[in-house]
Amino acid sequence: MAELILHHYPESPFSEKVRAIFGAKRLAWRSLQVSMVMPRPATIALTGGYRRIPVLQVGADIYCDTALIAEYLDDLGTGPTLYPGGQMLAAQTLARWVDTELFWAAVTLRFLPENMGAFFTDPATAQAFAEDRANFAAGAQVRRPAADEARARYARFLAEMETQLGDGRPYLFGADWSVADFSVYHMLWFIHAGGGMADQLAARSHVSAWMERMGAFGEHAGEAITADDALAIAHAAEPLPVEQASDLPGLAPGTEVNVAPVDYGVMPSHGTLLRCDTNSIVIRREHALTGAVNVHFPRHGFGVTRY
Ligand SMILES: N[C@@H](CCC(=O)N[C@@H](CS)C(=O)NCC(=O)O)C(=O)O
Repeated sequence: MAELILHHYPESPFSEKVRAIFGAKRLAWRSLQVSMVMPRPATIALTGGYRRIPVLQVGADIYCDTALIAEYLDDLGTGPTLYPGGQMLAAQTLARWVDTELFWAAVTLRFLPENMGAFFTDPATAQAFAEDRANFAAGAQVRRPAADEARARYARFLAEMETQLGDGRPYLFGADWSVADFSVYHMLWFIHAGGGMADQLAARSHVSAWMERMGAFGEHAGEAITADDALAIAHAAEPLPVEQASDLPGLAPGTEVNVAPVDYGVMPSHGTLLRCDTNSIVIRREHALTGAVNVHFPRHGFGVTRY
């Protein structure tokens, strides 16, 4: 198998989710550090437009969105599955809620002046970030809660989590981790990275111990790789074969399509539809910098339209 190359940046919470899965599953990975703001020419050449971070590159196959990346990684490495049979529905549903509803509360909380810590090194970086994220937000269909609502949502969640872990279980649903542990972990990691809300964790011993256990997974570093080397790897590789099929009325395999998130960061990727089923969407792209690549998206949370 080709190397696992994560396109990410240190401050990105969704990237921390994948970094922690690498650690938990003891997977060696290559770290392609991208800028916190656009442009990201190599990553965009590979995805064809999708700009959310992180993105996982494996040879000439590109996996977008951590929900799909987690599924891809689950079959690799060591340790229990992220999708334990008896808890599949609960784990996936909690992960999706955390990655959307709790995420927007987390964004509000992380950028409260008293919780920002050293997120921005200087005013120019802060200004560039604000301008970039205003572009990113164009066309978004999400609601970011105000501070009081975000605080209450988070406090209630932490209280429920403390109760759930109160019987001494090491992970949210019992003896083994699930994908929900990694979603909750990266969200708490993000909220608490600034240090201004440390008392909320300190007051909850079970959550704190769990957080320490999960945080250890995130310390499994990847070996740095340059953007040029990642592009050369894509160029030299062939995308994995895909059985062509589509469940989209009027959009057969071979149709030129746009694929985009339905909620935010809605910049589409353009390519030729190879497959669309209830699990994922795959398009084929060609680019001078990358050669032929297949770009994979989860079906949940993404839309396909004729180009
Ligand atoms: N549902 C996506 C969410 C990804 C996401 O929102 N990523 C943030 C960074 S953590 C992002 O792309 N922000 C804008 C940017 O970095 O350009 C996933 O699971 O990958």
